[in-house]
Amino acid sequence: MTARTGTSATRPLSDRSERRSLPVVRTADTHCPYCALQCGMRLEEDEAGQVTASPRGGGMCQKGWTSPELLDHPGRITTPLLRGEPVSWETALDHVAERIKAVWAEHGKDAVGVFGGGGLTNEKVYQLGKWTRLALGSKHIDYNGRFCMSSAAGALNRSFGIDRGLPFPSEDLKEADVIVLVGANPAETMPPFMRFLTNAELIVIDPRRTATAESAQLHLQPAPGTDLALANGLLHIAIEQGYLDHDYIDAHTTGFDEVRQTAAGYWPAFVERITGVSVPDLYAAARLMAGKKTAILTARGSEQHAKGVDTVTAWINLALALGLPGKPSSGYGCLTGQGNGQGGREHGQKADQLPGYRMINDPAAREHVAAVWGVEPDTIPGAGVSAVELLRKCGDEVKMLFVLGSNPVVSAPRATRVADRLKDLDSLVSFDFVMSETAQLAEVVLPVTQWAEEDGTMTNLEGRIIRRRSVRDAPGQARSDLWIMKELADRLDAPGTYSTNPEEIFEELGRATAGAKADYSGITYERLDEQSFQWPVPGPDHAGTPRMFTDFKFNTPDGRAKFIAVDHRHPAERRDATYPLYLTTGRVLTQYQSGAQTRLIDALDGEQFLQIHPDTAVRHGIGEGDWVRITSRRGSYTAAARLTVDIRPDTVFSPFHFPGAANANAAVSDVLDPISRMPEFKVCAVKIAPAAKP
Ligand SMILES: Nc1nc2c(c(=O)[nH]1)N[C@H]1C(S)=C(S)[C@@H](COP(=O)(O)OP(=O)(O)OC[C@H]3O[C@@H](n4cnc5c(=O)[nH]c(N)nc54)[C@H](O)[C@@H]3O)O[C@H]1N2
Ligand SMILES: Nc1nc2c(c(=O)[nH]1)N[C@H]1C(S)=C(S)[C@@H](COP(=O)(O)OP(=O)(O)OC[C@H]3O[C@@H](n4cnc5c(=O)[nH]c(N)nc54)[C@H](O)[C@@H]3O)O[C@H]1N2
Ligand code: SF4
Ligand SMILES: [Mo]
Repeated sequence: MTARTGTSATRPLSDRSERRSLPVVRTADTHCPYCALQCGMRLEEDEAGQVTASPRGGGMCQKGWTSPELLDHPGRITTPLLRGEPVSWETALDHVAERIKAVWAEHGKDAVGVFGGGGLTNEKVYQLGKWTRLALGSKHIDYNGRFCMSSAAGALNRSFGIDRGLPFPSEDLKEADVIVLVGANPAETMPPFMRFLTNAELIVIDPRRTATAESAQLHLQPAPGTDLALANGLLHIAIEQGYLDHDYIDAHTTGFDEVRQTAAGYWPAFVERITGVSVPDLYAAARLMAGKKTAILTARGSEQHAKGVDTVTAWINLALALGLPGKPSSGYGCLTGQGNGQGGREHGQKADQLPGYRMINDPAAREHVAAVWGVEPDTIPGAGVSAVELLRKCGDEVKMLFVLGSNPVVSAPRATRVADRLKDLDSLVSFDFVMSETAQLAEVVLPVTQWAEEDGTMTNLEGRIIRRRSVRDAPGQARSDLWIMKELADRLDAPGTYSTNPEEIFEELGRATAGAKADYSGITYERLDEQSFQWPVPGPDHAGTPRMFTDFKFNTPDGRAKFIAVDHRHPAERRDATYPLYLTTGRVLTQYQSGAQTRLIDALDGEQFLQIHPDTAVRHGIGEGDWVRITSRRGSYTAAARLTVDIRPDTVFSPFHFPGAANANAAVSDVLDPISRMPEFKVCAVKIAPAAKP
C-alpha cells in the first residue's frame, strides 16, 4: 500500500496561497490533469518554483485546485529505479532493451505487451501505438479505456457509425428542456459540469440518491444492471402514449419495426418487477421527455456491465424513437471520464485500431497508416486483445509488460488475480511519476514528467482538441514518456521514427488521421493558440464540427441511424441465499481513480467505506462506522459502514479508490461485455459481515 509519504514537506493549502505573494516568473494557460471536463486552468510559477492553479473562465473542483501539490511532493519519483534501487537512465534503458531482446529471442515479439491509459496526451497515445506495433513489433497493446467508456463507444459505432461522446458542445445543454442522466453522478465526478444542467428538468437514474439526484425533478432508483429493461419500458410507454416522431423514424432511421416488436414485450408492470421502478414513475419519466428538447446522457453506471453495449443501445433506440439525435440540444451522448478519454480511444492504443479510428484489420487503413509511418503495411501486426484479456495473458503468453497511465493493481476487476499475473511476468516496466501500486510491483520504474511540465493536446468530453502547456521544467531525472519511447526505439534499432517533440508528433498524427472518422488533419498548434476545435477538422480552413448529425446524416453506409433490437438479461451474477446483496462501485468527489495521485494529497482526505441501507445494516448487526467485510465469490475487502436511506436495501456501494485490504476490486467481477470487452464493474453479488477495524 502506498503510504501517505512525508507529510512534513507537504504544505497545507493556506501556506501555499501565502507563498503566492512571491513574484510570478512563469505562467501557462493549460487544463486540469484529471477528468474529461478538462477545466481551463492558469498555472503560475513563482520565484521559489512553487506552482499554483486557478480556473480560467469555468470552474474547478478540489482535485483541480490541489493538483499542483503533486509536482514537488515527496512521494514523487524523479530517478529511474531498477528493482527498487536508483540507477542512471543509461543503466535503466539498457536493461529494459536487453530484457525486450531476451523475451523476443525466447518467446517472440507478441510476448512483449503494452497497457496504456486514457489520461495520456494525444501525442503520447499516437506514438505509443506506433511504438508498440513497429518498435516492439507486437500486437499486444490495449488500455484502461476498456474499463471506462468502451461500451458507449461500441453502441455509438453500431447505431451512428461514429463514436464521439458528446455530439454537441456542453453549452448546448443549457438550452435543453429535459436532461436524462443514466448512471452518471457529475455533481461528484465533474462538479463544474453541473452548471450546464441547471436550466433543464433533470431525470436521474441511479440506484443511489446521489448528490446529482438531489437536484433532479425525478429520480428513478433501479436495481443495478437493469437499465436496459428500463429503457425498453420507457420506449413501450412512448409507443403506447403516441410520443414517437414517426416522420423522423421514417426519414432518418432503419430497423424500427424489430425494435417496436421487442418493446411491445416490456409492459410497465413487467419492467417494474425487473427494475424496482414503479409504474407511475415510468409514466412520469416518459411524459417528461416527450415532445421536448431532451438529451439522454449515460456514464459508467449504465455502461460498466456485461451488457453495457446493449444497454446504451436501448437508450439510443429511445432517443431515435423520440426523434432527438441531430436536433438542437437533443439526442444521446456519453459522458467520457478520463482527461483524454476521448482522444485516448482514437489514436491507436486500442488493440484493434490505428490512428483516427481506422481499423487495424482494414487493408486500406493499414496502407494509409503504413505510408505515414514509412513502412510496408505487412510490418504492422494484426489485432491484439482487450485490457482484461491482456492482463490475463500476463506470465503466460505475455512475458513482459509496459504500463503507462494506469494502475491496474487497484483499478482492474478481480484485482488480486491481476497482481498475481503481473508478478508472474519476466519483467514489468512502469512509466509513472508516483509509486503506484502497479509501479511497486515493477522491475523497472521510469520517472516521467507531469502535466505542468509538458506540452501536448488532449481531447475533452465534447471531442474538443485543446492544448496542454508546460509552466515548469522537469524535476530531477524525470523525462517525458515520448523521450523514453525514443530512447528504447534507438536501442532496438526500430523501424519508424520517434520524436520527443509533441508538435512534430501532432503534425504526423494529423496526416495519419486525414480522411478518417476522427480527422485532426486541419489542426495545428498554431491554430490551437487561437481557439479549440471539435473534430472532425478535415482541412486547414475547416472550423471544426461542434455539432454532429445536424443534417440528420449519420456515418452509417446508408446515412441513416440504426435501431438495434436489444433484450434485457440479468447481471452475470445474481443475488442468492449465500450472496444476498448487489455490490456496485464508483467514485467520490475528492479521490481520482485508483487514487495513486489523489491519495498523496493531504487536503483530499478519504478512507474506504460501504454505503448501506439502515434496514440491511440492522439485519447484519452493523452500525454506523463499524467495519464490514464484503465478500464475493472472488475475494473480499473491508470498509467502514455508512448508513443511509439513499441507497436501495438490496444494494451496497463502495468507491474503488483504495488499495490493499480496502480494494473493492478484489471482489468485483471480471466478466466481460461480448462486444466492448468492458468488465462488469457495476454489479456483482456479495455477502457482508462485521469485521475488526484494520
Ligand atoms: N471525483 C472523481 N471524478 C472523476 C473520476 C474519479 O475517479 N473521481 N473519474 C473520472 C472518470 S475516468 C470517469 S469514467 C467518470 C465516471 O463518472 P460517473 O459515471 O458519473 O461515476 P461513477 O461513480 O463511476 O458512476 C456513476 C453512478 O452510477 C451509479 N450506478 C451503479 N450501478 C448502476 C446501474 O446499474 N445503473 C445505473 N443507472 N446507475 C448505476 C452509481 O451509483 C454512481 O452514482 O468520472 C470522472 N471524474
Ligand atoms: N470497481 C471499479 N473499478 C473501476 C471503475 C469503477 O467504476 N469501479 N472505473 C474504471 C474506470 S472508468 C477507469 S477510467 C479506471 C481508471 O483507473 P486507472 O487506469 O488505474 O487510472 P489512474 O488511477 O488514473 O492511474 C493512472 C496512473 O498513471 C499515472 N499517470 C498519470 N498521467 C500519466 C502520464 O502522462 N504518463 C504516465 N506514464 N503515467 C501517468 C498516475 O500517476 C497513475 O499511477 O478504473 C476502472 N476501475
Ligand atoms: S472537474 Fe475534472 S477537469 Fe475540472 S477541476 Fe475537477 S477533476 Fe479537473
Ligand atoms: Mo473512466
